[in-house]
Amino acid sequence: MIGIETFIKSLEGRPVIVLGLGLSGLSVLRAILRTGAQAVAWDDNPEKRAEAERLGVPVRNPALIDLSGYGALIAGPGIPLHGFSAHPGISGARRVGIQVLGDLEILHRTEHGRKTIGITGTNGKSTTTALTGHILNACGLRACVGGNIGKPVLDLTMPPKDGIFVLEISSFQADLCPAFHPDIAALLNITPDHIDRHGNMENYVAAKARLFEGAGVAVIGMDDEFSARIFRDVRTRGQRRAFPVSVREPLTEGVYVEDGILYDGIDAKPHAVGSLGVTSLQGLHNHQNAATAYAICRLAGVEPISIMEAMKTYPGLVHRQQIVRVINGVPYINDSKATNADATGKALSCFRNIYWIVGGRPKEGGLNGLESFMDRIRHAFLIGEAAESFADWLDNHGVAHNFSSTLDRAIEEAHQAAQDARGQPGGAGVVLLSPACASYDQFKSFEHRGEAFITKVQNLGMNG
Ligand code: UMA
Repeated sequence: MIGIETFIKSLEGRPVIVLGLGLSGLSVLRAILRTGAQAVAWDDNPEKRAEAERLGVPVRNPALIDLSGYGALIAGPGIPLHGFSAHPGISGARRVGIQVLGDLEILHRTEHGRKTIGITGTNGKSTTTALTGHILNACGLRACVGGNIGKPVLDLTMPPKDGIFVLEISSFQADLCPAFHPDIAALLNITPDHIDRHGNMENYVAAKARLFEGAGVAVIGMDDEFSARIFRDVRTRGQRRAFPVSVREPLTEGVYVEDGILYDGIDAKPHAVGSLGVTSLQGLHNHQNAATAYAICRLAGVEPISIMEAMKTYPGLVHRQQIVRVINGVPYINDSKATNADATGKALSCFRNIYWIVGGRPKEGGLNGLESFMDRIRHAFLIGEAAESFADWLDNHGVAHNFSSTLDRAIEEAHQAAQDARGQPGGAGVVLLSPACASYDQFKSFEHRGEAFITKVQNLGMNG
């Protein structure tokens, strides 16, 4: 747990109001209570307000009270901040000029003195954050991993004095950090996302760019125009220690990947340091994650050879192209986190001869965008509400399919088909759950769907 006495002291006795009592807001509330300071709390959901009351915290609606005596409003990252959709509590705080902050900013204001690494981007943040933490810990640097990856920063254990915070930072969190700048800030990529929240693409890019304005060292992906522009801006401002990363083209500096080989040009002419043929880091998107993590760890002082060795033992994240089991040479892969076609495309690009379990509650656009991967599919097994519309789409693209309806049945059918086909030209296939859909029609969450896949696959017989 992080002690936040320094932050509380800076408020000179004024109370704090916490808005949004999800993972982040509740962890802020608990941290405040540990100091003995006063807080009030609000959530638009009455069940969440009841949780605050159970902690002994008074509930007040920030839109209906005079906020002028408060020291700060701490908002959960999901609270709308911008334009007409700004939460009325946020508008109220701004009217009286009290600061609106997030938990990352509080961590910064505790003056903890540890090095911080902040990783952002539209896609790949969690993998890069987890991978960076894995490498640093494997190399003895005592890293503590949290943030958007699912662990609120104030719930982390304070690393030792020479330890490092490795933080996944979303654009929502970046918006709530006026003074926090990581010692090493990394940007993977930017593609349109969360536009509803930020109002427009410019605001979204600006939220990401802000982290780099005062960062000690910057690592920035060059493979999309938005990120490349941030790199040029950082360089123009005279921040010399900015390093580019690419998986699309060779660079004269920084880090790049070509044909699966990683090249290091951090402090010398680029030279090959090793292959990224690591099972849990397949696909171009993972090469971008690995190259970024490599650059970060180099800048944190780790030797190239140690980084490459540590990457080989990275286990991957659950529900993201997670190899659950291999039966008679056929891998069974859980990619339940792929809730849209774009994410599923990343998994399909990594495998061939795929027995593909797909479906759930469809997203707009359905399977559009996956056309070029269809020659990799041996058979599709359709589940959930999307089955009818996906069947039409697959018919149009010449892919054979079953209406399996439930995940359990789809696994049984895919297992049977994959095991029966062993020894066919093209080698053993893979059974892949990559649904390209939300899970809510049959499951509570993508995690719940992934757990169901894991349990069923673990109980399959060995003989097909
Ligand atoms: N709420 C209101 N009024 C509103 C909106 C929300 O009262 O207008 C309340 C809800 O009723 C709910 C609470 O706010 O009780 C939810 O808080 P939150 O949305 O700030 O989310 P947390 O549970 O605190 O989780 C947050 C991050 N969520 C978001 O950014 C939306 C988590 O990232 C993060 O793991 C967690 O803090 C710990 O740091 C999740 C996420 O989806 C994984 N992130 C987005 C992404 O990755 O794309 C940005």
